[in-house]
Formats: sequence, C-alpha cells, structure tokens
Amino acid sequence: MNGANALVETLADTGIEICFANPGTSEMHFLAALENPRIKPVLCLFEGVCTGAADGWYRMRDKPASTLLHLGPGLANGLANIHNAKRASSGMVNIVGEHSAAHLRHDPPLTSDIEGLARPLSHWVRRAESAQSIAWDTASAVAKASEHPGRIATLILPGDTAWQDASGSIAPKIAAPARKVPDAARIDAIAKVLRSGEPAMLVLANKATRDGPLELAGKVAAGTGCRLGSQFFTARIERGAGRVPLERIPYAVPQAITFLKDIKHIITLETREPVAFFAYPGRPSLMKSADAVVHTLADDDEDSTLALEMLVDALGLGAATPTRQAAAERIMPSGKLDAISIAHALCAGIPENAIVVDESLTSGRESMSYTLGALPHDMINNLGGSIGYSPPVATGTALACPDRRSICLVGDGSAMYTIQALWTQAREQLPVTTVVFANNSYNILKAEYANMGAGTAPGERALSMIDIDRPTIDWLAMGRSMGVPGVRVETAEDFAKALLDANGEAGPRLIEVKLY
Ligand SMILES: Cc1ncc(C[n+]2csc(CCOP(=O)(O)OP(=O)(O)O)c2C)c(N)n1
Repeated sequence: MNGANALVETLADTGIEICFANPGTSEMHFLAALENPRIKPVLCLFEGVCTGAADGWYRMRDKPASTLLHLGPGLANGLANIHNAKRASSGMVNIVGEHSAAHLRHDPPLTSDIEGLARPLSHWVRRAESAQSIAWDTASAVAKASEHPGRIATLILPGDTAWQDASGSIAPKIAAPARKVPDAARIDAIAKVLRSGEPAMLVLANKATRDGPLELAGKVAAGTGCRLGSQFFTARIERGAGRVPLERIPYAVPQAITFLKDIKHIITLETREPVAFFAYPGRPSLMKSADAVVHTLADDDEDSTLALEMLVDALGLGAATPTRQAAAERIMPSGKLDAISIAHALCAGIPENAIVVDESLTSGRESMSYTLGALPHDMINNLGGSIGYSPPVATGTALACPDRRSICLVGDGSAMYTIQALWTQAREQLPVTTVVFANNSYNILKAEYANMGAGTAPGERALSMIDIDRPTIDWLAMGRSMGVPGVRVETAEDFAKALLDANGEAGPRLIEVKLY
C-alpha cells in the first residue's frame, strides 16, 4: 500500500463516494489508487467543472465529494466554483497534486504557491508530508469538510507522499462536530417579539429551507402572522405545490427596499440581514427599513430545525396548520417567448422531484415566482455570483440523485464559462436537461450600466463588450460535439414541448431557447 492507496482508502472509509477529477503526471499514483471500486472517478474536462460538480453533489447529499486537481494551475482553474461553493456553505475535499519535495528545490515549470492559491477560498489547507501520515490528513480533511456549515478542505499531495510506502498507517475516526444547539433565552426573546404582533419576517437559508423546517416555520407564520422569506439566492429550497412557500426578497435594490419597508423585525436562520449584491451610487448596501431590528434565530453553525422546534414550543404552536402552496394551473403557453410564457412552460415542464439549477439571469429571473406552484422540486441558486456555476452543479446534482431529472437553466453568456460539463453529462449519461437562453448578450449588464450611472445606454464600444452576437454561438452544434442531443426552439409552445420531451429521456438533452 502506498500513500495514494492510503488516501483513497481513507476517503472511502470516511464516506466519500465520488471524485471529480482532472489528472496530470503528478497524480498518476492517485489515478492508480482510484481502481479502488469504493470511489467513483468522474472525468471533467475543466477544473471549474470538477469543483462545481462537487458543489452540486453536496447540495443534494449534504456530504462532501472529492476533487482531483493538477497542481497550482489546476486548482486555480477550479477556484471560481470553489468560491461559489464556499458562499453556498457546501463542503468539498480538494486533492491537489504537487511535485515531490526533492524536485521542488529545482523550481520545475509547474511550481507555484499552492497553499497561497488555496488558502483564501479554503477553510482548511494541509500539505501531506509523508505516506505514513496521509491517512490522518485525509480523515482530518473529510471531517473538516463535513462540518456544519460545509467547509472547503484542500489537501496537497506531493508525488513522493503518494508513491512511498504507507503500510501500517491507520486513519483515525474523526466525527464532524454536531450542529450547535441554539440558546434557549434567545429563542424566548424572539418568541416575545413574534407575540407582539409587530410586522416580522423569518428569513430562512441553507438547511432551514428544507421540508421539515419549512413546516415548522409555517406553523410560526400561521400562529403569529409573521411572513416567511428567503434571500434572493439560496443553496437549496424544497418548493412546489404542497410545500410551505417562501417570499423571495427581490434582487434589485429599489424593489428590495420597497419589499422590506414595513418589516419591523427580520429574524434570520442560517443567514444575515439582506445585503445588496452590488454597491450603486446613491443607494444603500443594507436594504431593511431604518427602524427594523435584526434577530438571529439560528446562526450559521447552529441547528435551525431545532431552533424552529424550540420556537414552536415557546409559542405553543405545535398544533398550528401551515399555509401550503396551492398547485399552479398548468398552462401550455403559445406564441412569443417572454418572461410569462417561459414561466408557464417551466411550470408545466418541471417534473415531480426535479432539481432545478437556476442561472437563467434575465431570462428566468422574473419567471421563478410562477414556478412556486409547480410539482414539488428543489431549486438551487448561485450564492457566489461567479457565473458558469450551473452546468457543473447540475452535473453534480445528477450524479448525486440519478433517479431525478436535473434541469439547468442557464444564460448563454454564463454557459460559455463551463460548457465542458456537457461532455461529462454525455459520458456518464446523466439525466440533465440544459436549457440555454440564447439572447446573444450579457443582457443583465445593459441594465446594470444604467443602474450604476455609467450613462443611459452603453455606447458602441461598451456594447461590443456586452453583446456576444458576433459570431453567433451554435448551441446545438456545441451540444452535439460533446454527445448531447438538442433542439432549438423559438416559440413558447415548442419550448414547453421540448421540456416535456426531455423529461422522458434517460440521458442529457439540450434546449436552445432562441430569444430576440
Ligand atoms: C466570473 C464572472 N465573470 C463575470 C461576471 C459578470 N457578469 C455577470 S452576469 C454576466 C453576463 C451573463 O450573461 P448571460 O448568462 O447570457 O445572462 P443574461 O444577462 O443575458 O440574462 C456577466 C459577464 C460574473 N458575474 N462572474
């Protein structure tokens, strides 16, 4: 047994099932060790796909996946989606190959400061110094990544550590610490606030937006009249007909301020008070009203379900009946593709138990409230703001939940960052429908140009940095070249039909939605 075998064996022993990999010469012993049938290796053709897929896996399984990245440059290619995962509180274990210590002294071409690259976006970084200690290092990395909230653990694997003898080394059993118990006095104080009848909103995030805690929050709302909301972006919301619905705090600052203006108490679970995504000249960063008070019901590392149980008890609302989302009427749209017809098509086309990964930006942003009454599904958003997250994340969700259809809604600009994910979806025959909204533009930036006060409309040069129409991207050809069949639609009825058709397929499909 060498160090690489010990590493892979320990990953499997500690519950890691999958490795999203893009290997190089320094990782050949790790590749050999992946013959171990207890870990599924999945090849991704860009490291941003590896790290995004690990994020998607975590969002559905609530436990980390591993990645294999090739030295500093491989890690650097994966960093943007590590950033997105970190902001979404997803855990992951990154294994980063490295030269042997003896070779590094000579400054070979791939030498870089891997710790320096990893540290700002990792909660835990370690260089495995010997084959004898690597089992320990690996168990520590997995335990760190498995904490609540999820953590980014990066383990650097020098070549000599991988190839040296590790026989006799043993991994410790390290249990991830349990979620913290919220303070009872704080819960009682919040119960008092809710009993006062002053306008209040619970803002739920992370693990609090699942069915169980939503039911509890629904009881609090039913008994006290408070509202239930979410930030504009949430790691995963279980939503749809029959579920307790959340109101979404708007993205745009003026709308968010209007939305929040009457709320006197903002009560947070695993999140903070609403903050604008960007600073705009003359607009505030914080969007609550001047006299609103923020109360923390459950901190990021606390058990929000327990906090809600304690709150329901304190309020004596165990028997309250939550208001549940009514089923939306399924309307088959026709004619022009716009926010409403896209919404109707999605509402009719989201199958039961689907996993919707939303990066539709301007094409879907106004449509998502219409899908609240669709069949029960999960909705995943990007909390980190680095675009190109959704095709990789949908790859990870589909591997995590192969019996459910993942639906990736993505703008054409965003899709171009990590479109290689289609190749992995084809190779693994994953149940993913990728909907590319082809408006040939970074459309959102047109509005942001004016919002920022840069001018009323972009000039010719600015526009040439915003429009992506020259040349036009052929999405069907893109999918076909990577083994994903697709269809191009130009009307609402064709879009609705294409979504329903894709639901009946076992493997990946692409729908190019042509927008003019
Ligand atoms: C890594 C990264 N680079 C650049 C941006 C800035 N940015 C935000 S949205 C966007 C364009 C998105 O275009 P598209 O996906 O086509 O959606 P649309 O705006 O057309 O709806 C860009 C470039 C970003 N958020 N992340």
